[in-house]
Amino acid sequence: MTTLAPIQRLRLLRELERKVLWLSAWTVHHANHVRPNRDGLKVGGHQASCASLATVMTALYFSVLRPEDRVAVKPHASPVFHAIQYLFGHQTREKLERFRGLGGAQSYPSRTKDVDDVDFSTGSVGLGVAMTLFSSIVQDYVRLKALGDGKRPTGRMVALVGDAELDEGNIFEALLEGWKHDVRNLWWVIDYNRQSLDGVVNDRLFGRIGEMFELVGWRVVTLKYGKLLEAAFGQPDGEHLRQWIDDCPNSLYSALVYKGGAGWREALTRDLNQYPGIRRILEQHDDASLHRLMTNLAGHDMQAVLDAFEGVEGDQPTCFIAYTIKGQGLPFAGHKDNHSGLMTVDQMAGFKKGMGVEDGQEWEKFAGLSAAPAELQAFLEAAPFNAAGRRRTDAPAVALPAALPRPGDRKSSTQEGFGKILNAIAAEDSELSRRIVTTSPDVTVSTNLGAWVNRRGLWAHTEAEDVFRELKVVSAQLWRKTPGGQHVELGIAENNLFIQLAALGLSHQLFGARLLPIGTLYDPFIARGLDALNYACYQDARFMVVATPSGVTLAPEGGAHQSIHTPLIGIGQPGLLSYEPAHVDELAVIMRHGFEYMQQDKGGSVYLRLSTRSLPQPERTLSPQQEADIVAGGYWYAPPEPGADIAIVAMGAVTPEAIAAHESVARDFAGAGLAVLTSPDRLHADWLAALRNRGRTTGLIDRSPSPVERLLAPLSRDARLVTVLDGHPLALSWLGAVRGQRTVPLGIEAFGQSGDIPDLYRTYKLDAAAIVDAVARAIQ
Ligand SMILES: Cc1ncc(C[n+]2csc(CCOP(=O)(O)OP(=O)(O)O)c2C)c(N)n1
Ligand SMILES: [Mg+2]
Repeated sequence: MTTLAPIQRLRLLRELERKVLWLSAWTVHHANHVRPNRDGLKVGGHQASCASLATVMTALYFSVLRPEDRVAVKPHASPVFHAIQYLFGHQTREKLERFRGLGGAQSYPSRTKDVDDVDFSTGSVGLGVAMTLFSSIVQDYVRLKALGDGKRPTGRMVALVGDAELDEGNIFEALLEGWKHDVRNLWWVIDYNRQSLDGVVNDRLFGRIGEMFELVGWRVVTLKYGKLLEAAFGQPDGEHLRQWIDDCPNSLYSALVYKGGAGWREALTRDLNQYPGIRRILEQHDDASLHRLMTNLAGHDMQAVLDAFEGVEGDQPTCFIAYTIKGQGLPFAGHKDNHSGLMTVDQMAGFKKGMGVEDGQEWEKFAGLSAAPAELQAFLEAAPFNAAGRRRTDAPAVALPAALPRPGDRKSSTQEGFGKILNAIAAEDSELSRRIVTTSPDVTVSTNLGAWVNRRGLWAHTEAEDVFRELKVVSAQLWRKTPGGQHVELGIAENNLFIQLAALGLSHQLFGARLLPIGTLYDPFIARGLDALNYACYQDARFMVVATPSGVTLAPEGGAHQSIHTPLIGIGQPGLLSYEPAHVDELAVIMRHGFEYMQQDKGGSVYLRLSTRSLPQPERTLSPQQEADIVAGGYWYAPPEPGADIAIVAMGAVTPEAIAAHESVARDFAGAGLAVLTSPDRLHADWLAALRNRGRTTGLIDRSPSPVERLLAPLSRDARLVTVLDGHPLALSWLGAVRGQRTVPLGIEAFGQSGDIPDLYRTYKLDAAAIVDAVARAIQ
């Protein structure tokens, strides 16, 4: 690789900055004004938000970033990202032409839908930012244990952050967690354009932002004034100009940016005319150059940006506050309403002319630039960012044993069984036990991860003994921290849990090391981190969420802790396969399947909804067919006689009530069946897939029944179903649609409350009497 003289590099980067600005604006314009519109919907895009990051992203991608770095791009700067990848040759013109259209470049960078090597998906503001922090923890986790190939240098996890994004609380939750874990190699570049979606951001907030970062051990680098303004400040009375800008409220500055040279002149004359030096500056500049001077913020000054990035050394997390202008270089720069604003056709024509782009040359990579194409091409090809080829890594799957250990207790809850299965795995020296990593938001002990953590230890950069143990204070928990530890203990922020799981669950693709992450939390608090969970699944991260306890079965803890609609989340969430086993042998089968599914190309993440209710365990050895049925979503606990007219279908902790009800019903209806479902999610998805297959008008039509159809097949055509779970009844009521059978669904629709199980099951109609009663209603 030839090294360019700094001045040459600066010249080429400035040229490319123009091109990036142009291409991002044109991509959005093309989608809205050139491409035919079939439905009358505004296509949208964010030309102003792109413009404010054009300089920073040009500097980063074409010069500063290295192959091992990973970047989360502010969602609405997606066109800038795609433009850069287009210049690199990683993105096609066709996909840019189809920006925001089917098969085109995505509105917001997407790991799964874009083809140009997106490191982290973004879209829901704040989450991508935190993702870089938790990825940095994963990078260290993998490095300190030498789980990767050992050849990968340590990269910087970079987030390009909108200033209003900092209103999202999850960012601060992450910051505290990062501080606790001594997070390293993290760069957050704040695009401080002082604007959000609706308007101008609050001045008071930003006065404190730098201090907040410093408080948690970050270095703060402020890129405030560009080289032109710095030079002006050095002139006589220049200090007054600096003071004036420093004191200028965000809204006034933005408005003046929009008004341009005449506006600046009027304001400066009004406020600073008494200083001869200022009068001279005003005389020396015409309106256009005065505007250029007054908007010469460091975030748009290529040299200042390079100096800032290249001036930091070491791995201390660093926050760059880059002063920028929303819409810099575009007609609506600074206007408070520009967030979703699009250039009009006339404005675009003027902008295009200014960029030196001829009609028909809009997609030409170097049109309108003064540097020679060959020189620019050579510069792009030499960019360190691409030195190692494709960014996405892969890692072989972890070999699994034929079966996981099955605790043989006569009575057990699924939560207890989970703890015992993990404890038994922890006792083994196996590939599986090495690759599992657990994490929990301060509910490690109460979700039964304690035994696993006792054996495998907490993870930390440096060793720390358990003080209680050293002082010989008796405790069941050994809380020893080492770089070899396999549990990442988090504070009580469920957003952090899910983003940590997202990062751990992408380790094979980000850092070349396969991990099998397991996160535990209380089932109701999935809702607290739901957007982060969705975000993790959207990126196709692979992990196992174990949510326990769940439902009103949690009894005395009361309504605030009793989850109701989580089974519907399990069914509705793409990328997440959910199970709710009743028995521990089922759980062992499901966990093994989960570890396998988490590693399959077409697999996904897994959600286990468990309970603290201790149930009698069936004395049985599961046959291969029973195991397959458990994985497929359900089986007959008491098979119906062929043609039976009644079946009870139960899931999870209420299974004993269903068993009791079934015994009573079977006295009147010989041959009535009792099915135990483990996954309405799996059954429902496979049923719909089978229906879709049959609907095809061409090609092979697959008529083989889906698992739920097979399950229900022994019943008579108009058999009645009673379904019951400790959760929203909708999770199972759809079963009636499979064969058009009348169904009475039982479950929880209202908030729970404190009580014991008999009282609550009676109150919420989950007890055996309620099930028998439902059967009576079903046959009416
Ligand atoms: C969680 C979430 N809420 C709301 C939005 C809608 N939204 C998109 S961008 C934006 C404002 C962003 O302002 P800022 O971060 O300062 O970015 P800028 O465009 O100014 O660079 C909002 C509210 C979103 N994408 N995600
Ligand atoms: Mg902003």
